[in-house]
Amino acid sequence: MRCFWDERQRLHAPDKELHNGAFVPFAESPARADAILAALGGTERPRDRGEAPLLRVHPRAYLDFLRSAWRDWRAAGREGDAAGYVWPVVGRRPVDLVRIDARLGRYSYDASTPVAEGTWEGAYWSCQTALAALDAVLEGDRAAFALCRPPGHHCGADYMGGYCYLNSAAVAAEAAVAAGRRVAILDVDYHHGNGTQDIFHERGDVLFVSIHADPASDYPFYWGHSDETGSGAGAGATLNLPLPRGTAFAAYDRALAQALERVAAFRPDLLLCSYGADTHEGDPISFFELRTGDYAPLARRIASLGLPTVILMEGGYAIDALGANVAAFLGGFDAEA
Ligand code: OKP
Ligand code: ZN
Repeated sequence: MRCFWDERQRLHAPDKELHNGAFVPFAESPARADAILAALGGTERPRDRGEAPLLRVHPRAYLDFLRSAWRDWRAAGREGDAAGYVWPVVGRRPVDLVRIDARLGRYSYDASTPVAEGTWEGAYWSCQTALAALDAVLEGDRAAFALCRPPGHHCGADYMGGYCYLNSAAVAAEAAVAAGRRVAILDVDYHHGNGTQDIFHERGDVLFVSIHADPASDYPFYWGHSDETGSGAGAGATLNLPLPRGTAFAAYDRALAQALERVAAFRPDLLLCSYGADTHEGDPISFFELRTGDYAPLARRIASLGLPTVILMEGGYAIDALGANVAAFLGGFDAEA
């Protein structure tokens, strides 16, 4: 299948992240992309579709914040990458957010999402990559792969978090809806895709289904519980299937059957698959037990829906296994398609 990637995605390269109370090297590094690129036959560059597709998801104020956050941080005399330290848990009423510190808290929900010099450009091209893969599918390809890095599924309409700054899956979904498609999103990253869920929570026209680690034990904790099923017009259009730490493919596959049944019942004509390889047994920050050999059958099951499918890269931090895991998934999909 055609694979898309832009070298400017590398420009996003924060130095450190807060992990279990200490600053450690940033896990979502450009080296992840190198590992995947080495396992792919080759990639195509997206063309620039501009900011209009981003604005279908993200408010102008959020994009403006993200574009200038690092420069604002440095203009305030700071060193290193920009990071918030006060979050408005009691509400986000519109007060004047003069200081960059206030704006960083207002537009994020966690401390694992520093803004570095190239963050805007990296996240922007990650979205363009997703849009290019979508166009390949809209033009008739059975499937396409977007090497989105940084990932996107933790990012909401107006907040970053979990290594995610723009929600590329949501941007692609909205572009597909604008092109007249009925869209389902299936998120098979280890972590719940809280940003994507939030963006479509009140929407009945886009289905969101996620299989992930139980938020009772795992990040992002406050979303992804099985009683979150959508609200308003979106009531019933969200399905969360949390699984315990230690889950291996047999139990994962049973949840997948449930997920696929729901997707099929929605009768979409386009599928977006947020794929994380952090379900792998060797992942340093995740605790499922999938093996490299499980990714081909996993992808074959998804392909058996028979839907035009855009596969978007989300997480996966076992860099030594990452290329093989992605190649196995894409190869499995192609074999069934
Ligand atoms: C992004 B994706 C652990 C910090 C956790 C956030 C994890 C984000 C995962 N102490 N940092 O879903 O793979
Ligand atoms: Zn993840």
